[in-house]
Formats: sequence, C-alpha cells, structure tokens
Amino acid sequence: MDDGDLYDEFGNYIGEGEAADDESDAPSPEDAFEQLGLDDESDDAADDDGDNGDNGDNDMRLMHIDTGPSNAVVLHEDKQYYPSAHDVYGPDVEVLVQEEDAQPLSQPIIAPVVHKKFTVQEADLPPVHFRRDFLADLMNFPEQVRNVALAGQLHHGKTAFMDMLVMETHDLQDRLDQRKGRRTDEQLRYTDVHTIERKRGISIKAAPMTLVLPDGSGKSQLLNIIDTPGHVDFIDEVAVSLRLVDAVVLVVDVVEGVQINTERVIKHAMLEDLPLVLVVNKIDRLILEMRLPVTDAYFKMYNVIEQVNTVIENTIPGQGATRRVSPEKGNVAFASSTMRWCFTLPSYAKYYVDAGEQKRMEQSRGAKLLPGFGKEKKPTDLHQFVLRLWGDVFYNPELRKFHRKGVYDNSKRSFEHWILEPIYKLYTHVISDSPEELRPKLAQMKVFLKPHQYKLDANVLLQLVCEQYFGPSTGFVDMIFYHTPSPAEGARRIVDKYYTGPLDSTLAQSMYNCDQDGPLVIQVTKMFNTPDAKSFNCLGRVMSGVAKPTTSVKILGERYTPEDEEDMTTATVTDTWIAETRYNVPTSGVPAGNWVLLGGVDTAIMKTATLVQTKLPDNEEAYIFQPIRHISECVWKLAVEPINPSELPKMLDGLRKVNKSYPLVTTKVEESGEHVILGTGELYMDCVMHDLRIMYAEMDVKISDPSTRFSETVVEVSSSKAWAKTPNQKNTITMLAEPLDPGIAEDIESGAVNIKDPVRVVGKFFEQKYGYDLLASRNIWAFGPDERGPNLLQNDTLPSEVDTKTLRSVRDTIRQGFAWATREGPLCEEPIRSTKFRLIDIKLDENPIMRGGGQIIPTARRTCYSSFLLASPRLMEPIYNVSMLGGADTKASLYSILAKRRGHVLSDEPVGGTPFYRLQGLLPVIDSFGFETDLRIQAQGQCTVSLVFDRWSVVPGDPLDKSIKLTPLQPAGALALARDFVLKTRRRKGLSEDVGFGKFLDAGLARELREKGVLDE
Ligand SMILES: Nc1nc2c(ncn2[C@@H]2O[C@H](COP(=O)(O)OP(=O)(O)O)[C@@H](O)[C@H]2O)c(=O)[nH]1
Ligand SMILES: [Mg+2]
Repeated sequence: MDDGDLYDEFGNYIGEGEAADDESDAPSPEDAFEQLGLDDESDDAADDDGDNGDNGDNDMRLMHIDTGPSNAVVLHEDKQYYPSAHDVYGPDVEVLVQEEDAQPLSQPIIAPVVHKKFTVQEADLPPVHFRRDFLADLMNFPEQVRNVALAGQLHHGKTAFMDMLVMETHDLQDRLDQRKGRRTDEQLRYTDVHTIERKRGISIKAAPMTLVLPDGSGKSQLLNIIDTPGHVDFIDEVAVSLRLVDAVVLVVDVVEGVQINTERVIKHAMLEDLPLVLVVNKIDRLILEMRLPVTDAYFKMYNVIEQVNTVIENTIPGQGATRRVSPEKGNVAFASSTMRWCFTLPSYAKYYVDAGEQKRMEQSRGAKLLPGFGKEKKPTDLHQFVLRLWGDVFYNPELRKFHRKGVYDNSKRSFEHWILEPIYKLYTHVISDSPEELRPKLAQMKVFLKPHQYKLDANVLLQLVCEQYFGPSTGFVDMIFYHTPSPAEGARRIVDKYYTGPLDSTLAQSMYNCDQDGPLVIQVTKMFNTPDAKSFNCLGRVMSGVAKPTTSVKILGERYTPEDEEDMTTATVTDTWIAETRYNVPTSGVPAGNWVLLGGVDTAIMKTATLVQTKLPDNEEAYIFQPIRHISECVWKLAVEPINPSELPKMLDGLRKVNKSYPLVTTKVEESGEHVILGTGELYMDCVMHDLRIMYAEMDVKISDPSTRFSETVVEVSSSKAWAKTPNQKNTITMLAEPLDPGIAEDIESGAVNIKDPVRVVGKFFEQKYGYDLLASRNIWAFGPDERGPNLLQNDTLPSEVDTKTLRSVRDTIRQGFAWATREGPLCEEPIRSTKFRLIDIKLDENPIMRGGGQIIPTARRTCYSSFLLASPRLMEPIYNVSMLGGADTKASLYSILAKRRGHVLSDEPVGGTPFYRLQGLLPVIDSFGFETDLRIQAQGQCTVSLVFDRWSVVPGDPLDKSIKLTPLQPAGALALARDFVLKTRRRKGLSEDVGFGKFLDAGLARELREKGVLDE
C-alpha cells in the first residue's frame, strides 16, 4: 500500500489499521467532525472498509453540518445545531414528525407499500398465434363472430376444454416446459384466476375470452367464449353469462352423463330460447379407465346424448324434436380436453374424404376402404357419409356398403368402424408398443415425433400423438359456426325477450340490426374485480353503436323507468378492453355484437345495468334490459358483525363490493340492526366470506350460526271474516285469506303468467289452468309483494254492494297495503307465500280526503294480517334437492345421513356402463349445514354430492300453539318444529316472543271473535 492509498487528498489518514481501530473504538467527536469533510470517494472507501461499518458513526456525521470554525457572527436565533429533515433526506422525501407513539408497537409508523393481488394476471400481453389488430378488425363483421358460453356440471371439463382452445391460440408451451416437479402434470386452468379458484381447483367465477380460431376451411373466425363455473352453488354466474351469449355449449362428462347442473343448464337454455350444442367430453375415460369394448363405448355415448334430448323434450314438451342434438346433425362434438382433441362427425369424415384417392387412404388410416355410395369412381359425398356415421347404420367393409341391420358377422356400426376403432387402436398402440414398433405405425397415420419424445411418459406421449392426429379443433369451430346464430341474428332474441322499451323505436331497430352506426347501447351483466380488489370492471354486450373510451354514458339501473329516473347516473367510460380473463387487451372501440370490458363505470352499477349514450337521437327515451332471471334462489342465511364495532362502515363497504362480485347474493339489514347475507349454499357463502374478510373489507368479521330464510303461508280459509276500520273510523275493509292452488305460486315466479299483461290474458290463464270462474279471474288485482310475488290479491266485492268507481279510487292503496303485508308476514316477519287474499267487502267514505293512502294502506295491511292469522297460518322452509353420484358401497351412507336430518331418498338408480349409482333425495336446508362434510367422511370421499334449492315446504306443527313446551338445548319434537323456528327467528330479529293477535286485529273484530269463541282471551 503506498502513501496515496493511506491518505486522502486532504491529508487525513484512511489506511486500514486506523480504520480497523476506528471500528473498535467509539469515534471521538473530532473524528466525526473531520470525516464530514470527506468527499464522496472517501465516503465510499469508508463504506468499503467493512459491511458492518459503524452506524453510530454515520449518524454522528449527519448530525453535524457546520463545516469548521468560522469567524462570521451568527445570531443566536439563526444558529442551527441540527440539520433539518429536508437537508438530510432531500426534497423528495416526505417526513412525518410524531410527538408521541400513537400506534401500537406491532404497527409500523410508515407502513410498507403492499401490492395486493387476488387474481392471477399476465404481466404483458402473451404471444398469440394470430394478430391482435386482425382480431379487432374481425369484430366489425358480426357474421364472423359467435358469442357462446361453456356450461355444465362441475368437473365435466369446461375449464380444461377452454385450456385446449387457449393452447391452440396462445404460445404458452415454453412456459409449461419450464414447470418442474409435481407441477408438470398440473392442469393449466387458464381461466381460473381467483385465489380461491386456484387453491380449490374449481371455477367460481365466469371467465370470458375472445379467440381467433380457424374453421375447417382454414378461415379465421372470432369466438367470444365464456367459461362458467359448474358447481351448483354458482349457477348465478351461468345465468348472467347466458344473457350475453347467443348459444350454449353444454359440456357433459361421458362417464357421469347428465347430472343435476347439466339438467338445470339445459332447462334454462330451453326456457330462454337459447340454441344448444353439445360436447361429449372425456372420451378417453371410456377407453383407459372404464376399458369398455368399442360397441359398449358407442352405446354409452348414445345414451348420454339421448339423456340430453330427454331433458330437452321434458322442458319444452312437443318441441323437443326441433331442438334435438345428434352427432349426424353436426351439433354434437366428441372431445377429450385433457388430451387436447375434439372432433365432430363432419370434421372426422372430412379427414377421410380429404385424403382423396384410396391409396393414400389405405396408407393414412390403415386399409379402410371408403364407401363409394353406389358408384366406385364417384368421390364420397361428405354429407351423405356423415348421415351414415351415427345410429344403427352398419358397414360392411368387403362390400363397401352400408346396411340398416348388422346382417353380416363382421359388420359393425359405421361409427365404430370409421371412428371408434381407429381411436382405440391409436390409444392401444401408443400405450403398449415399444418406440421401435410405434414409429412406423405412427408414420402410417402421418404422426411424426422427435426421437426423445418416444421416451416420454405414456400420458404425455399420448397427448403429443393425439394433438398431431386430430389437429386443431376445427370441428368444434365449424359446429359453433353452423349451429349457433351470429350476434346479428341473436340480437333479435335478446331484444324481444329482455328489452323493456317499445320494439318499433329506432333504438330497438338499431339493436335488431346490430348496427355499429346506431346509438350506443350496452347491456352489462357481470362485474369482475381488478387484481387489487379495489374496483371493478364491467362486462357487457354492445347491442348497438361502438363502445369507445372517454364516451359519456347514462347508466340505467335495474329500477330505472322513464317515469322514475332516480336509478340513473352518468359516467365516463375510461377504457374499453377485450376481456381475456388473465389479461385485458386495450382497444380504441368495440363495435356492436361483441363483448366489452368497461373501466370507469363500476361505481353506479350494483348487479346489472343498461348503458346508453347521454343523448339519444330524436330525444328518444331509453329503457332498460330486464334484470337477470336466476335459476336458483338464495335461501342460506348468515348474519355478520364486525369484531371491532367501529369498523362497521368498512364492513358495509365490503358488503357492497361482495354484492357486486356475486350476482345472486343479497344483503340486508334486519330491524334488529343485524346485517344478513343470503346465498345459495355452503361453498357459496364460504367464498363470499373469504372475499369479504380478505379482499374487500380486510377485517375480522364475526358470523352467526347459519340459518335459512323462511316463508309464511296458510292452510285453510279464514275461520271468520276479518275486517278493520281505518284510523279515522270512516272506512272498513273486509278480507278472507286462503291457500293458493298448488302450482300457482311457481307459475307466477317462473313468469308463466305476468300481471302486467292485459286483464283478459291473465284471466284466461287462471280460467284455463286453474278453473277460476270468469268473474274471479278478471278480478285479480295484484301479485305480491311484487310482480313476481307468489301471492294473489283478488277483488271479490259485489258490484251491487260496492260502488265500483269509489272502489277503483282506492285500488292502488289497497294493493300497496297488500304488498307491504306480503313482504313481511305476521309470524316472524318473513315473506308470505302461496296465499290468496280476497277483498270481500269494503265501506268507503264519500269524501276522498277521508280515504287517502295514509288511512287505507296500513288498514289494508292489518286486514291482510288478521285474515291471515285466522286461516291456520303455517311456516314454510326451503328444501334442497340432494343429488349424489357414487359407488354401490356409498349408498348406505346417504340413506343413513339423510334419515338423521329429516330428509329422504327419492330415487336410486345405476348409471349405465359404469359402476356408479345416482341417488336423488330431499333435505331441509336448515338441516343441511355440514351435510356434505358428513357424507364425505362416511363415504370416504368416494362420492360427489350437489345440493340445489328445490321447493318450499310446510314445517310440521302449528306455529301459534302456545301449549307446546320448548326446552332449551334440546331438539324440538316433530310437531313443535314450527313453533321452535318461529320463536328462534323472532328472538334473533329482536321481536317479542308473542306473535300478538292484538297488534293486528281491530279491537272491534277481536271482541267479536272472543264472543264467538274463535279467539282465546
Ligand atoms: N380423463 C379426462 N379427464 C379430464 C378431461 N377433461 C377434464 N378432465 C379432468 O376433470 C377435472 C375437472 O376439469 P375442469 O376443467 O376443472 O372441470 P370444470 O369444472 O368443468 O371446469 C380435472 O381434474 C381434469 O383433469 C378429459 O377429457 N379426460
Ligand atoms: Mg371450471
């Protein structure tokens, strides 16, 4: 070390020995003082001396800013002993000075910035096999676009099917190859992005993607596909997705066949007039897992397809034939999505026909002679060939002829001969042959692999071979394009069915035509949270016009009507993306007929909304699209409460966001101040609570024991007329309550009859279906509590006794009283159901002021209540349909568990071609908590079970019977259940234990009833 290294330019010693000494000795102030004069270079050198350079030393340095003694006179007040924070940290750093420790030690004074991420997202736009600007161009041609949803039962392979399409369009292979260890075999699940979806391996949110895929003729087509969850609890996501599409792609596992959710999806699709195409998935399971012989495999597929057709026929009796799905029609595809292949009869037949002359055929498909249809030289007619590939059509290879009957020993069904056998052979060879044997055979089929690939795992090898053998899913794309309507054709169905405005307006016409140049209308049905869960993006379908960023729009909520504009706000669309689930592609505009993901409009939207441009041409009025008609009902109830009461506003904000994220969830506040969340089932609520606690509110939330919604009903006609006087004693209303005929409540709820239709139409419905007489059917005033409410208000007054004109003047107020009464019944403030209220007499004051709303509404309500209480009121509870699939030895567990929980089994049948059984039963929702876990434990996980809301059923026992003694902590007896439920519900809601006839009955009526002995003292 020479002197230059030992001394700095100021002559200070910076050599090693001294520095080491410095470390051990505390630096004297003078040292520190001197070091302050060091320039950057020596500073670095000092740092280099050792990583554990003395921090105290550093601090000292910062504390001194005086640079040596000076002779200048410094006034006392100008003296600066310490540097200011600004000097030390520079201008860019915000400095907080805190007097006292206000926070607990566990909380950092300056909290680190946390980047929250609750969904898997691509960092950049991933490479794709098409050009993105081409995709954007294609959107302008509705005839080349299709909007479809993948739907079906849980684990039937929808997400896997989507993965297959993603792999065909996205360049992800490199990324997959980099996976190591156990992760190599993991399914991609590209459209499962939410944390819970990844953790639990099921889809819980709908996931849209827009892909450009080639069809059979090599032409590029645009597919907007939405992958929906299959779990029965999340069927609300299916309902909102189906609003955006023009057709449903039903995915069915060929082994399990049609299951409960498959049924519900088919039913919904049929009732909404949605075209349906079928994908029979997991064909590989028949070969590898079930090891079915070729003929049995054919029957199994046939059986599954016919199951679908049976459900279709049962849903729309008499029209099933036109909506049939069948392979020879081309609307059924066969697939094995994990093996990444998919074909339809036309696409498979095309391989043969395209192969042209027989010689090449012989080479490529192993000595199969194509049928000549009579003339040997004539090329095979693809269409005729396809028609003969399904059903009981047999092929004789020697004669090269089709027969209706298998007359020859070796004649097989043509589907087996031409399709199943080659696939079986392919699978068998790949799995059992050595690489040397395999290579020539694969070469015959025009499949060529790299040498190292032959050594791969059988599964991976199979996948590689199948990928080459079957090629891309052009069959699927063709199926979609030939059998589902384009957005332009599909728009008519959507507008006719769901648009509430006049259909002859220019706006409606422009939507019918899917007109890009028309005024902007977007139907938004689904909200997706951003990865940090702070806000939402809204997915909608552009019905007319072009959705562009920075456009101002009017957001019309579900309660908007041109007369009542309260539920309307304006906002500016900040972004219009093409939604790809894991990433969003920004665009300059999305034209009519396509889906758009909108940014910047989420605050005003709760569930669904209609967006229109701020000013419509010719000042036309805008109307909304109807809210979604859901397939399921929310009956599962949970009360929530913040652990720290001061965090209530935070929880409310969280609840608002949960409400946006889950289409069917409802939240409300009970009179007692309890916050209640209603959902469809256990898993649903589990996900809701996860999102509330972890994503949206980030706080601890206490929950009550789970409970259910109840309903109140009557089982007899009121034992005596119930009347009540208005508070001014000038008017009297008299009513009777009675049960509705079975089926009416369901018809009203399903929309089979609509109170908004003309009286004639509504009357005819009740006349024809339920045998109402003409007078009664024309006098139906209202359904309650709302248009779809399962109760009925009927005017049964005699025109000879009541002046019709005065009666008409109070009709609306009586309706309102009726709606109020049916919304909250007298037993425990749960909605009334399946009850008819008949207005049999009314005395009204001459003076209109004396019969105003303030007088009539509460009195009508009280009359409803008293007639209700006099008609043997009963409590109703929701019932789940239990559907289980499992082996023979798991059956007993279901029987025993159901019996313990007031449930029972309805049907028990084997699933053809498999060792499984399918059992169906009923189970009260209130006894279903923990049922699934119970069953899984008993059956050791060998079964799957789905619980879906099925019906309302009367709880045994009289809820008003005071003679029943209920002992705390003991289960109530069978006939005491109703009373038990009513009392518990009342207690929870903070109501008095006594239902209180006195509160609802008019004093005069009560006296009258006591005299008659109808009412106890
Ligand atoms: N054997 C076989 N398994 C499949 C196939 N498609 C999907 N699976 C498996 O079925 C399970 C559920 O698939 P997933 O796509 O998540 O079902 P989803 O609920 O309909 O979305 C996964 O374990 C897949 O590996 C298939 O074609 N063959
Ligand atoms: Mg899925």
